[in-house]
Amino acid sequence: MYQPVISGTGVFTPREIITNDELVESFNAYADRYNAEHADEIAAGTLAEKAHSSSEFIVAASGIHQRHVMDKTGVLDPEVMHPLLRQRSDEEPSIMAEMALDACTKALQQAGKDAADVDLVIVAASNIERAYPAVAIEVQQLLGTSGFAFDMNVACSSATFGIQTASDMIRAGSVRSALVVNPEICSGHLEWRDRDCHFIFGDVATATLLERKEDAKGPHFEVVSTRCLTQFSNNIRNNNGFLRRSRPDGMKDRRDMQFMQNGRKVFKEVLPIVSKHILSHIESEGVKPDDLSRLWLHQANKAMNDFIGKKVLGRVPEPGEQPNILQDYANTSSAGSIIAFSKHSDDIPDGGLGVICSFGAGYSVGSVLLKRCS
Ligand code: CO8
Repeated sequence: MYQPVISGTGVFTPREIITNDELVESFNAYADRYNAEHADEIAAGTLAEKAHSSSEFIVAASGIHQRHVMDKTGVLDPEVMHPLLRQRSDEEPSIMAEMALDACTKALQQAGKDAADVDLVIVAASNIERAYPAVAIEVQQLLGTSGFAFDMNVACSSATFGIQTASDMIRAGSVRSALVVNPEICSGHLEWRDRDCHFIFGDVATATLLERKEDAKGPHFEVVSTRCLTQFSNNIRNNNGFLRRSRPDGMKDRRDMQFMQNGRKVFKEVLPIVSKHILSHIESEGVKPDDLSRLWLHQANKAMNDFIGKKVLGRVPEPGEQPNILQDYANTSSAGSIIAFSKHSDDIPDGGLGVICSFGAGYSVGSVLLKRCS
């Protein structure tokens, strides 16, 4: 058995930013147009009027101030309301592979490793841009890694489930080193015309390099153990898929083809599952809440993270103990907890313990207990 460690992480941050004010201005312009176009039905009571969104609501309900996206022009155009991404030929790198490449290169640099040292690439994300060939295999070719590659999807928990998969393979000896990469183009499957969710998501890609402890060249985090949990729920759902054209309404753009959620129910149902999950995971390793230096939580909602931090630690977390990045990035699905880890882990002392924990659609929860080694 080999000891897996995380020796590098990388974050690709799209250049374009949409602030809450910009988002709200465009949404409200869209709502006004919609209401004017459907004035008769709204007056007759057969169609609901679209209410305005507000920056104050967004900050109070979620803690989000802005989000990065691959294209803001289309999203902010009241006549479009989705990203406009150019069609690429099959000979060009796909957009997810390009985002992944940037994040992977940064993770390799941090670890002082070459692509040739890696023999597994897992692309783990909430939505993969095509069915096949796997985006992971394209990343493998673009980077020049050896071995094999595959895609996987566990929605917001894709990164932690990917880390468990890679860690288990490293432990067993079937691979020496793995890149788990999370290119998330949430803007592509978010319904920007729905004020209940239009503020929630952003785009990003993160990469995590895992390898055998004996191969690590610098400071790293031992993967002490991982734990994954799933429990079926329809409260976060997307009904898009390859059977779309086979259905009676064919290619019609139905609302449920984009991100759908019952946010209140998710909030209430997921919170107790997550705090129980983290507490039982660390207890099984003989670790007490006070032994933890840091929680790197999934970045969906500030109030949710405040609650989980308090429940797990048994007190209000000290500043920095449970860092949030969602104010700058919004919810980036599987990448959120990895951004938090990547940006807020250098100061952990030798021997310090921390937990990365993701949660979301499925439901799915994944936790990774880490120990810092200088
Ligand atoms: N502006 C002004 N008012 C608004 C707005 C808005 N934009 N939106 C809603 N309101 C109104 C509502 O209509 C409601 O009015 P009323 O009381 O009159 O009915 C009122 O504000 C309160 O609305 P909510 O009850 O919906 O507000 P909440 O306080 O619950 O906040 C949240 C909404 C932020 C969505 C919150 O419920 C939440 O964060 N829940 C948890 C969600 C979560 O964690 N989901 C996980 C999703 S991520 C995931 O699993 C990955 C999926 C795959 C990625 C998909 C990428 C696209």
